[in-house]
Amino acid sequence: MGFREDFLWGGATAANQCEGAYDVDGRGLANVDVVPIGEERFSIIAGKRKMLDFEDGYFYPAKEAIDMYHHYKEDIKLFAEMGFKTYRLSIAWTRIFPKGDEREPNEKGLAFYEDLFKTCQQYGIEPLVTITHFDCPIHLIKEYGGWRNRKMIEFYERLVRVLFTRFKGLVKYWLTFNEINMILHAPFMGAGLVFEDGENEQQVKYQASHHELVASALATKVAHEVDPENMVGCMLAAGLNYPYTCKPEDVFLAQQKDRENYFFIDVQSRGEYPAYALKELERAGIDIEMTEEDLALLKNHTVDFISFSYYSSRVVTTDPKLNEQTEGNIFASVKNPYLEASEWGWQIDPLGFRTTMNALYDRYQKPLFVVENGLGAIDTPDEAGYVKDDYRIDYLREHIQAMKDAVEIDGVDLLGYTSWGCIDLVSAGTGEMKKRYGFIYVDRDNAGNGTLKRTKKKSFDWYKKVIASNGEDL
Ligand code: BGP
Repeated sequence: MGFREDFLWGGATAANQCEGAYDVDGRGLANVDVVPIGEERFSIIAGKRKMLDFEDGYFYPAKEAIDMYHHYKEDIKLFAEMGFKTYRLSIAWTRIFPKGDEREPNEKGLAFYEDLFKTCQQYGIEPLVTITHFDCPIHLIKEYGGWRNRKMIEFYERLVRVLFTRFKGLVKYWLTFNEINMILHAPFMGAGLVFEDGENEQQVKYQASHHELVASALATKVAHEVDPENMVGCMLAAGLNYPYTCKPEDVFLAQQKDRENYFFIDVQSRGEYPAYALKELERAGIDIEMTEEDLALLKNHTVDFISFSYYSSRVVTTDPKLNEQTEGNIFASVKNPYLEASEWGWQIDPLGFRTTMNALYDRYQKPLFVVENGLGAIDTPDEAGYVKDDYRIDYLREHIQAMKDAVEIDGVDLLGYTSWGCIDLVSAGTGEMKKRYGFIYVDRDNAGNGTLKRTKKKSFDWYKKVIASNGEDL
């Protein structure tokens, strides 16, 4: 039994976190480029501080990252050696449309991805492409205010038409927006939003969300028109909220918190705004401008599958005393006394992974795809440069086992699994290099020093064995 025979094993990256070459071959600047390491990082991510250019005195890790732009052939070869069936990557919007509102795409950007996809094809690796992974051209933020502006739907449509047409036959699996629900927590990354003083932030966030949801439905429509073989998925930052106690108020709060996330997928998968959201928006005095055409698009172009990231579960409480938050993270959570946590306080919960899969499958009855999961840790190479990352292997083993249980015991329909940051890359949350997820170590530090040499870690051979046995040998 176990995983389906064509189960898509692989790994995931995002353009700005690995490509580097931020100004090469005509690429324009994007929001994700200008988020530096440092104290301001979280306020920038939250849209509370305007930083729309590089500023002196800051270090911008995404500028060079691990320079995958010039190393992709070597990197994909290593992925193939592990036996990857799929590789999830994202397109840097500003390589295709450097400003975002041009009429004609940048041929050099298209040629780069075309060659990358052909390299995948050579090894029998199916690309899984995130159309936007937290990136929005800076020009669109300066000129239009990012996704708060309806015009963004048009620019996004232009982008996807180019991508679907040019890469027809090379790419079949597409994700419209990475972790679409992160717009509520990291609005600058999720939607290029920077708030004005005194502005009703919730109003802006939900209007921007609406634009993204419509753009996503439109992309699904166009993808199917261009090639009926195309499979389009939504992408949720998943992880259930546990009530801290069985006190009904805590249980109720956990349900409310889960709904904040489900809202996006409810629209993308069921095709309409759920009743609870309409009521909540009304109570909050949020009035979303939407047209009849928007509603028809949402209704008629729902996603083919549900993809999600899972790192940990979260805990909520109505007890103000317990509301201490885990540090350094975009998502807040009360500490769960039953769980261990990573060095960044992310609580490790493999059974919560299975519970999450069951909840998503019960709710949507569509195939699921795990497109991010993994352990961010500090790796220390030995004298020979080798990283014995048994902690990472343990984390992945337990999570893959949970996934197997969800498939075998619970009957969840699962298309594949791409572990996050299969090669070390820049962290989205902290901007650091020292938070590593990879099977492949990259010699580069937080200050941008290092040879960029790639070295296999212990987990490399372990994952190879997992894939070769289709998840039987963990
Ligand atoms: C998700 C993002 C990724 C990624 C991952 C790990 O939210 O989609 O881009 O980076 O989280 O987070 P971090 O890099 O902060 O450890």
